[in-house]
Amino acid sequence: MIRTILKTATLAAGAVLLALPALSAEIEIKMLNKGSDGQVMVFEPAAVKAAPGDTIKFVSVDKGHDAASMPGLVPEGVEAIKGKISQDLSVTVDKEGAYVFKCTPHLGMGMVALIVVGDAPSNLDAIKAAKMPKKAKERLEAEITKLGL
Ligand SMILES: [Cu+2]
Repeated sequence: MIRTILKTATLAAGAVLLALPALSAEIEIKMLNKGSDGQVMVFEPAAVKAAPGDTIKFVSVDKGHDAASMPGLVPEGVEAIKGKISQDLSVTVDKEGAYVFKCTPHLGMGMVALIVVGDAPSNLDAIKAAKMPKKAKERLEAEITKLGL
């Protein structure tokens, strides 16, 4: 009898652990033709802070956008990531550092997003020094400042 109760208690404890919500978060970034500040072709929010293991979900609110990592502008060892036009894309960020994503059709219009995982991204200087269209660079610099980096 006691053994059965103990077994039941153990099973119950296990079930509780399984039922706990995951500690990692899902953070949404919308792909929009027009942002809430009136700017056209934007990721919103254009900059987010995340923890290792969090998932960034790029949401295709308006059609015609994609999300793709920019070569050399992700932490070392992270493989290239590219979503499809007009489709959501979920990216789990495991490595600390800064990740820059572009919308392929609208990079020239400044459609970039910055994801910072951890508090001190070691590749931020490379991102600041990277060559990209003027509008994209301006927005990226503004977002870096906004995050206080
Ligand atoms: Cu776009």
